[in-house]
Amino acid sequence: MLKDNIFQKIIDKQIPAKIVHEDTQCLAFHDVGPQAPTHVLIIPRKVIRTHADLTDADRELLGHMHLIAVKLAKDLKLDDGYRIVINCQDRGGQTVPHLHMHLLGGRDFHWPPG
Ligand code: DGP
Repeated sequence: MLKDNIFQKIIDKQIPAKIVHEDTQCLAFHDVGPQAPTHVLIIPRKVIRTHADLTDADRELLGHMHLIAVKLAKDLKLDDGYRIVINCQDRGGQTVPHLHMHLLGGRDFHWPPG
């Protein structure tokens, strides 16, 4: 179930996070419950509740977030590969109602994802 937007509190610096990147459009920080040796979340400053709420206006922002993911993967030495995940709404396993991209690395990932 989608609950409070805890990520807005991280953007507003009301709660701490281990931030690894910050710019005018997005923020990246380590996930509080890592599912891999490296697990970083990349979020837009703009409040977009879910992936399904994206519009044409968000084209540039999404491209930017992907390029930040590439930069972070290099910075965090995920040279052998990594996985990008965006969970969407209840059936997709989304719990925080603020669009976020998971950048996971440091171990093997399998398919199907479960
Ligand atoms: P999702 O299930 O796709 O909505 O992922 C939400 C992720 O957010 C989940 O992996 C745990 C993480 N998370 C939730 N609350 C916090 C928090 O307060 N700080 C940090 N760093 N991560 C959080």
